[in-house]
Amino acid sequence: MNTQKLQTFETIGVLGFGLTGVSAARFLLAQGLQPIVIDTRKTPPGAESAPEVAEACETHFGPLQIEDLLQCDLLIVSPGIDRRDPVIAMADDAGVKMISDVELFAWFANKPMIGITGSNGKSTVTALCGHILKNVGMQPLLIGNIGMPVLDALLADAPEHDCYVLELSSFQLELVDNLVLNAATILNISADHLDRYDDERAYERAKQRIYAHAQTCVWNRDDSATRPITIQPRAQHLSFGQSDAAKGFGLLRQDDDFYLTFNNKPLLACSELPLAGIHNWLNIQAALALVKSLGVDVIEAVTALQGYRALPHRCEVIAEHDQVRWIDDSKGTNPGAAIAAIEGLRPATKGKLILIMGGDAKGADLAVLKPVLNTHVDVLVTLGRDGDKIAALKPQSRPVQTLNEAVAFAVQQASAGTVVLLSPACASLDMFKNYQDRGQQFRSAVEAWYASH
Ligand code: UMA
Ligand code: ADP
Repeated sequence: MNTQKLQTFETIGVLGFGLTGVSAARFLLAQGLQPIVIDTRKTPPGAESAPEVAEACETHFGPLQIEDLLQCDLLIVSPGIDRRDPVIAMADDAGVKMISDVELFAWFANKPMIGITGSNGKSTVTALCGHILKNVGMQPLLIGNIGMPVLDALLADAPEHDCYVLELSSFQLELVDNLVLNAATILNISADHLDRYDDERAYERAKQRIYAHAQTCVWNRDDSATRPITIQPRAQHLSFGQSDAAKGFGLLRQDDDFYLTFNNKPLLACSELPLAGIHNWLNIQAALALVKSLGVDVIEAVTALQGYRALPHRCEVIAEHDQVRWIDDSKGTNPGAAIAAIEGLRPATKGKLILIMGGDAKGADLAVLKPVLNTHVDVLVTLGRDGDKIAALKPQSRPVQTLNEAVAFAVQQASAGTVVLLSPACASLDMFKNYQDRGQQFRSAVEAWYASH
């Protein structure tokens, strides 16, 4: 499938003009097609970052008009757009075909590829796969939700890349039908993005689409929702999990030491792995399983893990003063992520665990946090739009207005051995530009406090 398939459509629209929309419009222009570009914002990001693309297309910016959508027989829908919007739903009912940029990519891409989805750990596993593949001499390109829109990979015309590692969000997968992956994984499923889905089942169904044409399905034995529901008859299965297993990746616990295992055979002590925490050891297992599908030997892959460093804002140690460690987990943007970070860090924390949490909960059920807040966390500081709801889950929590205030309060409470963790369980957009900005502001607040005291 390729250009010919595209040419069966008379008028192609690009809905959304952010990173995805710009790359889709650019890709279509490169195919000699002239898309209509539509965005609900008066001045979408692409109008400023790619004015030459906007100029080459017919553009409609501002509140959606049904006539604009109905002009198109194919719409490339950006992931940030909620298709339940009544105007978009009307166009859908009228038969306008809607696909994501990942589906369009699938029509053209012809290199081996692996795909990664899940509620948490996607970027970590994507980066781990990239690191292993590079260290064994391959030239992977990391694309998708991790940052580079998938169609940019085709435009980059980079023959040196011999495979793709795709991080895929549920929004991208919703509109994918023909993505053929050498291996695919759903790492885990916990409540997230419930502002975009009618219920958790709809979110899970979107994620399950990753397995549709996968040659190897890599799933998590500890999370039944990750198990493939419908797969290719000839697809292989490979699982990972916290237990040691006769078939697949696992963990073996001997006294206080954990070992990574494959088919019941110990591979390495987890203390020698480049990432801490059980959740990260599962991420490593998933990465080993995925690269195996590209022909990388398990032992070679384990060796190739060496030198991997945690991505910024994922349980990243940002400062240590007076035996107090400050950890930035700003990317913990849903309850499942924050719970994994707290449970992962508690065993190695000798003093108090002080937690800073809050932001925009995106409709998540915050009550799931209650047990871990009351068993593992000594001091809870909350902020942001849903901060008060979180504060209500634990007696004597401290609501604050700013990160500076949170840091000052945490310092007062801290003593030798304390860990102060920012793991918000919420999106950042109510107070910050994005999660990176939130993490950077946290680091600045910590540095500023110690510089002035
Ligand atoms: N928007 C409008 N009107 C429009 C179109 C978009 O208001 O007409 C808003 C959306 O509601 C959203 C924002 O603009 O708040 C961005 O949406 P977009 O679809 O234009 O996003 P892109 O810039 O194309 O970036 C997207 C992914 N963003 C989202 O899915 C929201 C990026 O993932 C991804 O890196 C990029 O494509 C390249 O593939 C970011 C993300 O936050 C990191 N992803 C979510 C997550 O990880 O939880 C899913
Ligand atoms: P994603 O790309 O899916 O958002 P990241 O790799 O960026 O995932 O990690 C985001 C956060 O999710 C981390 O900061 C950590 O708190 C949590 N996390 C990472 N891996 C896992 C996992 N396997 N299970 C649960 N939570 C995890």
